[in-house]
Amino acid sequence: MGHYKSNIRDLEFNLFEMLGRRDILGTGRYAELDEDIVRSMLDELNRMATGVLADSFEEGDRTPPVFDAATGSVTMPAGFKKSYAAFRDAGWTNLDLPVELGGPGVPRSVAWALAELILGANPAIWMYSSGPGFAHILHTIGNDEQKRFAETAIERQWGSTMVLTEPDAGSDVGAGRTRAVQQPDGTWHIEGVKRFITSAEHDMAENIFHLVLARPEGHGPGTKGLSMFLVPKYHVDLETGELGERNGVYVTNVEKKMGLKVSTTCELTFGDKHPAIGTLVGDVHEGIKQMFMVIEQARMMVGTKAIATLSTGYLNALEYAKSRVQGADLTQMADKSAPRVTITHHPDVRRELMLQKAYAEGMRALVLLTATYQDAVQIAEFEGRRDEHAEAMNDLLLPLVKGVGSERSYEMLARSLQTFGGSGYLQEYPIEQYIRDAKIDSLYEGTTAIQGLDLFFRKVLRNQGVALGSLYTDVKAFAASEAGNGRLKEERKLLDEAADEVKAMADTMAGWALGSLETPAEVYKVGLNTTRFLLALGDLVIGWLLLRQAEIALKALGESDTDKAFYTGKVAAASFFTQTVLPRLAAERRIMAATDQELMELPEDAF
Ligand code: ST9
Ligand code: FAD
Repeated sequence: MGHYKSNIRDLEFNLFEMLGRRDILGTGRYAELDEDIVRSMLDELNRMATGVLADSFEEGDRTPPVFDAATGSVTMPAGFKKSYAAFRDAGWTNLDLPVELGGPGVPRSVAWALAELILGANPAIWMYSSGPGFAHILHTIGNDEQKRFAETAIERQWGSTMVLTEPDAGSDVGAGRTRAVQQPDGTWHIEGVKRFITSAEHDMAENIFHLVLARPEGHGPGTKGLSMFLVPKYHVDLETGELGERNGVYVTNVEKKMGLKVSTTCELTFGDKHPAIGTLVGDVHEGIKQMFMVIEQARMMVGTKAIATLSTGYLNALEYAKSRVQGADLTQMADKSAPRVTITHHPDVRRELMLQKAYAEGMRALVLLTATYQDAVQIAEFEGRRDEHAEAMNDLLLPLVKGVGSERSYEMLARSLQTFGGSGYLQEYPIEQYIRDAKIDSLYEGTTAIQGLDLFFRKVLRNQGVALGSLYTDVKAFAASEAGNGRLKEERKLLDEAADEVKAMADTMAGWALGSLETPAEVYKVGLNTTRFLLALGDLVIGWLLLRQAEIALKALGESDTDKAFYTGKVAAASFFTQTVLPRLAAERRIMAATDQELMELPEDAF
């Protein structure tokens, strides 16, 4: 048995029993698809994920890629190459492409459900597969030549990267110093050193194209002075698709790191040996706006990766707990000869397992709910209109997927390890690797602090609370409904109270933000609480989604005995979460309300 334990039943439950995805299939943009096709895609990819994709997960950690500094090349471990080739050759790298670019044209919700399987089994495979997805974006925003380049990149399955970070420009992308110098022929020479670039070198594709942020000479400071350039590893003859000369962009180091070791993290040097030639994407200087089209995909990917890892971590812990015999039942603790029981009999283990389950399933629902708004955006585009509500809801939920998904998954994975006792600390089980591999999720694609700032200042304040208000209205309406027919009454009350706590938090922060117009230091109080607010809103949404699932489960339980254990677990997870997690939001609100300037006024040497 491989390490990866998927949860296809729950993915299908979300798509078809909760989020109504049946209704959008077989019509309009998704006319060629139906529920059976989607279910068989999930089945097929699940077989691959639990088989050949998971097979090289451990090898990638124990024998990571080898960097040759003399040639700037990387040799990937053989088993990983095999997994990657199997994935690519079965056509899955084109999973999210529209039909016109050779993809299956599935809704985003289906794409993200499928992506969970890869991200749980062997996440770096998905990262090395970013070429077609990034080419799709290039095809949308590029000029005619870049569109042709994008089509070739998909056809030839080239690799790709997103290139923002520099030694002095991490969270603060606008501090980037990499220069772009325009040439008489209209191309650009890129000069500078980028660091931490994922997948910038490997030996699994004949070419790699870099989407690079650089500052054209004379352009202003900050992110708005950056432009996006397409810089391929090898130049390309766009008539024939054949590779030309080597471009002057080289990997000059590959980092050694805590986890996710099979994913190369590279220093990328432009224009040192010979010119690194790029073209301006779309012939417009809108680099940061264009890059955020990529970042939005990558943030969704990172959150899904984290949650996928938690899900398999929990299921591994559950399996272990069901077989590990240790100690007597608590009611017989005084009887030293009482029969020994499996650890699932111990109240503390049950509590820990249920918390892991509730977060794993609640956050899976969060990912897929977010993806349904992406479906709505796609459908609107297909119909030649815009769905601004869906766009705003997607914007609001993305920092939750990324920020809450990564923080809670890491926290819960530590509990999965705890369930294993000392065995969890061993490499014999996958949890210690899961934890090391998942730590990156709260760091890259914008740290948790950045997600908190993004959520409050951009997605709440700048949006004038419209999307948050809509979410709040939905949660309150559910709480006030008859959902669960009496069975969920207490839980709905707890949800209702939690919604008011979170709203009060948002109002308090908005008040400080307004106050900062007169007294600038008031904004510190906001900054002291943005992560708190992010996590609190996350818990509220998770609680709400778990209760929506419980309502559906109760109906199913009333109708038949089919899948009784699954549905019973849904109701239990919702009850547990609302009773043991949501009441904490009242304390969070009180802590927030008491915020003062003491911490900000503390001299640095007192820390
Ligand atoms: C990284 C990569 O870490 C890690 C993994 C890579 C793996 C690659 C593989 C991925 C595979 C994905 C597959 C995809 C295929 C799909 C599959 C489907 C199944 N939203 O607030 P301002 C824009 S990469 C949208 O003033 P500052 C906007 O244009 C490194 N746009 O910011 C705005 O202008 P305006 C990641 C946004 O103070 C402009 O920026 N690094 C958003 O200048 C300026 O905004 C990071 O993520 C947004 N949320 O700069 C950096 N926010 O306001 C983190 C901003 O006029 N740091 N814009 O609209 C930040 O995000 C900073 O807050 C900052 C601040 C840089 C934005
Ligand atoms: P810093 O920005 O220095 O942050 C340090 C600490 O300060 C963090 O806790 C942060 O939250 C906090 N902080 C910083 N600014 C603020 C603020 N304004 N308010 C509150 N707190 C703040 N980049 C790419 O461009 N492409 C890639 O493919 C890529 N892949 C990566 C892969 C790996 C394995 C790693 C480790 C990084 C990768 N990155 C990539 C870079 C990654 O996106 C950055 O590391 C990340 O954005 C954080 O930047 P930093 O490391 O410079 O940390």
